[in-house]
Amino acid sequence: MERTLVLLKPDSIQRGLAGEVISRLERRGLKFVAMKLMKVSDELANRHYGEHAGKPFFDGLVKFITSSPIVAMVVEGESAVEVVRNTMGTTNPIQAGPGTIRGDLGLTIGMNLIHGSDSPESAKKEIDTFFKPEEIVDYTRNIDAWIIEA
Ligand code: DAT
Ligand code: MG
Repeated sequence: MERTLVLLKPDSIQRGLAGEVISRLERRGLKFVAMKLMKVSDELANRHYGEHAGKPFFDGLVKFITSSPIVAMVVEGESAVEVVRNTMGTTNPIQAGPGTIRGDLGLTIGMNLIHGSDSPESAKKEIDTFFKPEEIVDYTRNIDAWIIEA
């Protein structure tokens, strides 16, 4: 089953929207296999957002993600990367469709509530960046028989 990294960014936590965002992912049928509240260090922020180094918004992005705690999680499910990205909505909340997390809850690109890995390859790297293998929990959910077709 595919796994992806999800971060509830500082604005989600400060606005009290963590439960709302988590609930939307849960209701979609996705399964959490790891979750923690943490502060992101400068070093971790630089590693996680390395692909954006040098872009005009990079310094602001690092400042934002390190400004206040986040919730990091590993989410599992069929096509989890794509499903999470679609549930999040596009990067800029102004363009994000209604019904998406960013489209319903966000207004500015710099505070768009949630991160989700953009490919299975980056998901693997990003999960390794944020979690030790022993922090990821394997378990079965009986309800999956009503979510995933055999
Ligand atoms: P996404 O988070 O949808 O994967 P991304 O990887 O292109 O988007 O960018 C990472 C984050 O950087 C994004 O969530 C918000 C910020 N960002 C991207 N483009 C930006 C821009 N043009 N101005 C300000 N912030 C931007
Ligand atoms: Mg991205």
